[in-house]
Amino acid sequence: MEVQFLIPSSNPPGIKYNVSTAERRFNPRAVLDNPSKLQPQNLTLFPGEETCIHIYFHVMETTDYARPIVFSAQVGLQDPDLGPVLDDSWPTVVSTELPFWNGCDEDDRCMPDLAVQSMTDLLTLNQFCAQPVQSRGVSCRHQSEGGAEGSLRVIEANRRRMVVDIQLENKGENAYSALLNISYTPNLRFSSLIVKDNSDIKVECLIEDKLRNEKICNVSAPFMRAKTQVAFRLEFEFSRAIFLDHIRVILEARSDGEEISTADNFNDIYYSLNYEADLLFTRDSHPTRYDIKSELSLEEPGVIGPPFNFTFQIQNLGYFPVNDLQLNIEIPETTKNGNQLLKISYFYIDQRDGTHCLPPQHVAQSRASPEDLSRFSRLNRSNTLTLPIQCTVNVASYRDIAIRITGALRIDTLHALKFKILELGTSASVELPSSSPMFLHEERPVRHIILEIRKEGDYRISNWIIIGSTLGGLLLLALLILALWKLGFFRRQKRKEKDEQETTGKVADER
Ligand SMILES: [Ca+2]
Repeated sequence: MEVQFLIPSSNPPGIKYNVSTAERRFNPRAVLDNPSKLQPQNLTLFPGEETCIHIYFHVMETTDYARPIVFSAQVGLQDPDLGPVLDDSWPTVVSTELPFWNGCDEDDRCMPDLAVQSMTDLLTLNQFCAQPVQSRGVSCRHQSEGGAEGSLRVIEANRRRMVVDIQLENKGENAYSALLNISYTPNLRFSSLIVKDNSDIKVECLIEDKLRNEKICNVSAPFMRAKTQVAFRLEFEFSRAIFLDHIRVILEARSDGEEISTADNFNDIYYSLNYEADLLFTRDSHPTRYDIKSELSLEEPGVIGPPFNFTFQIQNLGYFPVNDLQLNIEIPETTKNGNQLLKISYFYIDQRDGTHCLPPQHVAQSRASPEDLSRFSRLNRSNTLTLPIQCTVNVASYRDIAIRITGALRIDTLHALKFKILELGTSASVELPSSSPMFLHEERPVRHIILEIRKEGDYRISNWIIIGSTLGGLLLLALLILALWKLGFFRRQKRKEKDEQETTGKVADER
């Protein structure tokens, strides 16, 4: 910078001046090489002579290229009370601006052209079903019928996160204050942003209000250079608290410049989601076998019959809640002829997270009339009147729900029925409605509880058979031994032994 002084007067005045940059900021963009020049300097000017002073400075690395750096020089008399005075009409402050070149040809306006491309790592149904374990699942069997999968994506049972790979390119001129605005559905939580390929372009996201599902990220501040590109990866975590049947991520790139084309500045990622449920459906029963006496009079008086305890348990091993699971239990309560086989005394389900049931409605009237069931090995829904229990079950992630049913067998009925061994089969099944965003690996898993009932009286008959068979076997063995003896089997054996003894005797004599 050069500051010139010129004075037309005849008497040399003593003047003072100082030079400054008008930078009111913590990190000034221009710094004078000799900071003492910032203090007022004295100077004597001689008429008709030009005095030039060079002031050197450096421009620092900055984020603000938009506004020019302003320098100003201020002059005044060293001693205004003595000697000549300055003409009032002369300026005492002179300013000059140093603008930055915006790098965009010769004009002031830059014409950037930002473009965003993105891709997620969520699987299409085809990709999901191509995995060897899943290919047997029910959703994959239906897949061939479905066809168009479009915006549908499958969330595997073990998935917690989703990544979006983004390519941001500036196809035009320098893009000043380039930003990427990221907004997303509340079932996603922003986890990280990582720039790939050791790019020197920085992408920095501002800390936003956590309640707003939005991030604003500066791209290569202060400007993204012409014809450059950057690839980076966004990572989102799925929220456990907010469960939605879709995700949406909107990406928007913009800058201070006027875009050549804005169509490619947006990416609207929208997918409807199909979640793979991870359920463990188990059952337990105690006891599992009953022996009843041969006569009703031998049973313990005053009790309905031996008790039973059924437990069905549904565990959600997955990260997401499973809602609207339809649980259907069928207990074989009454025979076709109206004989009540069992009586339920207690039914319990954990009624949390909105789980509810239609409890068992007992309607059967026991008749305890003679009935021949010997042709059935198992009684179940196909050959009895069952007592249905229907529940809508919601299981939060990593939680379980248990259904307990207790009661007693009707001992009077069992004595009236004709059978040797009878199996009572209770079944429980779960399935998800077709409208559910979740699917089970097996469409309708069923669990059975079998109670085996044996009549003691029938054993007595089978014991006689065992004794008879044993006696028959022994008789057969005796006859066989007699036949062998008659045929001389044992005598030949004796003669052989005798011969052997004679031979050894001879050998001993020869010695
Ligand atoms: Ca564009």
